[in-house]
Amino acid sequence: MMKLTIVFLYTLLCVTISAMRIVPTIHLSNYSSELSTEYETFYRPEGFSSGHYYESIQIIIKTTGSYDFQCASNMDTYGFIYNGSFTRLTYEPRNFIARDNDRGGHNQFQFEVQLKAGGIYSLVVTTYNSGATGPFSIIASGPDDISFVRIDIPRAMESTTVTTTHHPSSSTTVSISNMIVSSNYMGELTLASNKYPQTELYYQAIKIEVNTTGTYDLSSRSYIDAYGCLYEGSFNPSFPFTNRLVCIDNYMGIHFNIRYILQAKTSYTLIFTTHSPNTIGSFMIVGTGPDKVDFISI
Ligand SMILES: [Ca+2]
Ligand SMILES: [Ca+2]
Repeated sequence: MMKLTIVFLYTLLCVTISAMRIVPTIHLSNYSSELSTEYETFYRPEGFSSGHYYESIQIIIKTTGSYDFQCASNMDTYGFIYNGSFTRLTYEPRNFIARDNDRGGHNQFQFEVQLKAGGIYSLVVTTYNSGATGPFSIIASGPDDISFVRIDIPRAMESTTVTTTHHPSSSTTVSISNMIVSSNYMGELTLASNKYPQTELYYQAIKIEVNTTGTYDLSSRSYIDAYGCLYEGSFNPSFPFTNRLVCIDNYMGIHFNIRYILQAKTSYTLIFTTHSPNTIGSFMIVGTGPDKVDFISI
């Protein structure tokens, strides 16, 4: 009887141990930091202005699996997971793995992502509103511990901002310190706007010129589903394929981003139109590159 009890207890122990092996243990990892005015700012994804402080943190995973990231802060935080080392100057929209604003409740971002052991990923913490600073904590859970390593981004030196108005609805912000120049154009599609022939697609044509040859981004911001096309020289709505360089529908949500090498002293035409017919509304085009972008409404 005694022997039987021992065998039974031993069997029970083995079953318990094997069951424990099957159920993965959840590992919690924490990271705390603080966004301050010492940090670099950027134009965050889905944002409507520049000037968001951000912190880029490399996350190192030893075990492939599903990981959950939850932010805690008094700030209204916005976060994303990026494939590779993230910095403002090198970001590629196709490298976003996940991004969120408020899923975690109380204005906090939260997402669950599949990450591979040995992969290089960045967690980027920023805020919904520009100019916000304050402490935050990240709580990550998953099948293994995560190491967080802050990516050191040299802070932009004293940045001088020059705002010049050279069109009633456009302005240029020049950041001298890092030589990335951001120019804005405000526009609006109305019932009086031009339409493509035989369609109900409204569009606005904007002439674009730069003084310095280089790679520029022309990025839209709007609540309407935008569609953008870049032409070299002029645009004729009756011949929309003539002179056309590139058209982009979606790059992040409903916005387009056209990245193109613009030649100095060359005229381009940017067409802002919409994904669907009968759509009107205001919009903004942000041009970023090595020099200002001149937007001239035509
Ligand atoms: Ca938020
Ligand atoms: Ca779109």
